[in-house]
Amino acid sequence: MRITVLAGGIGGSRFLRGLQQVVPGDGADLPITVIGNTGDDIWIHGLRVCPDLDTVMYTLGGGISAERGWGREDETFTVRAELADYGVEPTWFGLGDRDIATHLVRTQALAAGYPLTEVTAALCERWKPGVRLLPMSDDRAETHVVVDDPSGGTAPDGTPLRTALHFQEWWIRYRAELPAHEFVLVGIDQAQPGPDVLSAILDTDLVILPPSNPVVSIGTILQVPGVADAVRSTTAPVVGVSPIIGGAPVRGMADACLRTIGVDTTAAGVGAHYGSRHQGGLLDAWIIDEADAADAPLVEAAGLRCTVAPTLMTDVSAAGSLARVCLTTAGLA
Ligand code: FO1
Repeated sequence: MRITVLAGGIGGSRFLRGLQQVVPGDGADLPITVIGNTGDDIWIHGLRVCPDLDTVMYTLGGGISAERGWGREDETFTVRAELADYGVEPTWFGLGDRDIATHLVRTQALAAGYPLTEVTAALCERWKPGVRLLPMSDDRAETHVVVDDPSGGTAPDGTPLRTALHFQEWWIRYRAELPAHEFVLVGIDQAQPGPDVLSAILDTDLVILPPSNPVVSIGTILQVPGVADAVRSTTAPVVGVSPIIGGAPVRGMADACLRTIGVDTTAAGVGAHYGSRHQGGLLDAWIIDEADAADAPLVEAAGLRCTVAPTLMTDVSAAGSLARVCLTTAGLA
């Protein structure tokens, strides 16, 4: 059985740990392909950092910081402190000493001309995440967030000036508390899907949209030219998992992102946003939490088969149960 998962960072990685319980690879054959979000990627002190790719790689490879959900366990931030003492910006980004080794290897390989897909595969030779991890694109496409100027600048008529922040600055430095007027994926018009991305969606037994951020993680991957059309046209069933439980995101700031694009922060709202494949959308089925069971008729009215099940991934076993629900919903278990 082959399964393709479009994944962001922390939520997607937690889901994948559960899916691996249900569909274990045997080392040589990797049944799970992950299409990873690279819209969060950023140049920091001359190093190329790929947060969502690294979160999947570290989480499934056993190196993730369980406390933070990102970056390495047993991490120190000595280099970060030294850079701050030199007065070098940005100081708001948590650049870990162990994590720097990953960025150094990646940056050198990219500088030598290797595409991100090959560089990611090389990094995974160390971490052995047990999945095929494909960047959504080898081309640079970064999420920027349009906000009112944080320094309060105004135009002559008194209206606030607007500025675009890199997603990481909005997310980390400002905790997504600056109202986002718009998300702009800079460079996406010139970007191509990674070499195996479309075939991983078209030639598989199941496509899953896990409970990652539907705007800046899954939504970003779907903006890569050809990806959304591949999801609409694949012969495989497409099953999504609501990232909203009881009208709120489990973690992160998906509600701030959904507000920006005018989507209700509800299980039904996000399901309708992805849409039914019978009506030109992306999904065959939408899995929502028991806390949102009242939304089921709305989900069905949007043309989606609706499964109500526990979706809170409190541990690997809970994530495994959720993954199993995805397979049964798709008729594969
Ligand atoms: N998230 C934070 O909230 N604070 C940080 O300082 C931070 C640093 C960081 C460094 C490397 C990395 O791979 C991820 C990091 N993250 C940090 C998480 C990151 O901002 C998010 O995981 C994604 O970009 C959103 O999914």
